[in-house]
Amino acid sequence: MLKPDTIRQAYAAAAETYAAYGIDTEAVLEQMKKIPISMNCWQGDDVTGLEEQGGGASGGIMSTGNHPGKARNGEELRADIDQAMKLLPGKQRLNLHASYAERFSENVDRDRYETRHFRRWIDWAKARGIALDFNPTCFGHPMAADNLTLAHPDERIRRFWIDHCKASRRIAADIAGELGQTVVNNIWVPDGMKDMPADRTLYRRLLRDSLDEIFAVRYPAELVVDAVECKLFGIGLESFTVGSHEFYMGYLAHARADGNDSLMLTLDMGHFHPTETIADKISSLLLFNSHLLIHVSRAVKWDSDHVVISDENLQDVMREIKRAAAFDRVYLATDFFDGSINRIAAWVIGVRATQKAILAALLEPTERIREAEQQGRFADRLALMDEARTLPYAAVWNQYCLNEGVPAGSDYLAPIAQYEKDVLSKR
Ligand code: RNT
Ligand code: ZN
Repeated sequence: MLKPDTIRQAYAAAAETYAAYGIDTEAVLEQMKKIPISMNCWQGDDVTGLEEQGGGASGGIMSTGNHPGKARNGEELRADIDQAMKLLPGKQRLNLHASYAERFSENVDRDRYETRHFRRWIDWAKARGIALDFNPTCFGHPMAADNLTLAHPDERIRRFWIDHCKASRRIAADIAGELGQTVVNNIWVPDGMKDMPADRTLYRRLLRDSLDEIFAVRYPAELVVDAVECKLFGIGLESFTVGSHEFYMGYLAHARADGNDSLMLTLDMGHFHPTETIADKISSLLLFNSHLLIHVSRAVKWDSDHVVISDENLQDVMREIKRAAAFDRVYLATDFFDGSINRIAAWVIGVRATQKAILAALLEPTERIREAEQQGRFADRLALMDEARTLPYAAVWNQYCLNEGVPAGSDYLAPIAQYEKDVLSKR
């Protein structure tokens, strides 16, 4: 256990070091509290969902591993989320998928879901003062068996998914109204093909038309902010993804021309070529869009959705947001699912890693580095950038945890082990 006194002493020394670089650590700690992370509910049960039939991951995404104690119903999942959130500093949001509807044997399918099917989630969120985000679930369902949903040439199937996405937006608006907080509604569809299509245009036209219909109803941006998530490929969908990066960039321009100003792009960190990272894309997108959603994920050799750690990729992303002074324009949502380790630990590791990367970015002496660049002192720029990587941000992080009343360092592992013993092992 890290002793509070040790944390305070280390922080005092770190604050002095940062001050020498012109960084006010107290101001940074204040800023940290205002940057929420939308935590993905689907880490808790390997993307299974709460519908009695169907559910599960499909459409090229996959959770592997069989660690015991996975949540089997809404009550268990919410209890696990509570446990994870107790170990996180700052304020989180919860990101829900439509497949987490609780229908309780009612015979209603996704195209007719209503707000009442999420009543328990809304009440849970209200009681805790937590905001929710939402996602239509266009996978893990018999109607998605062809890996085509909004771009399906069969009008009946396409209609089902259009209606599902419309229902999701209505539900998102209701939730926002009830909780008094904007809901981000993110659409990702798996649509694509394993092998080369003969008519790419057909599917892209269908996706465009489906989206036009879905977004025809305009909700005030205080209630619903819609997002569309691009992707390169999925397992079993290697040759073609309808909703590619170019597709959605084009779609955003098209939507904008149509007066839809609040639609934003989702950049998932695992949705590009293996060596292509998203950090460089942020400044371009923010120049032409008011907002952006980032799915914080970790791809290991493919879009594997490993639990996030504060690695170089993540630090690069956060540094770019910091340098653009854009933490108020970028929504951050975790997107990982690993069933091979304690799932609560997975949440806590991933969200804390995201926050640590944000903190490190906020503590970067950006002004000094920029000054060196503007004066053409490129060696100084490089030296300062490298120095920034090893400045004592862990000491500031531990102080943040102490201030927030959550375990510092890796001290969150003990309560997780206790919960595993008391709760998870009995499932
Ligand atoms: C899939 C996308 C999508 C999903 C979640 C479950 O590749 O990243 O965001 O992971 O919606
Ligand atoms: Zn994603």
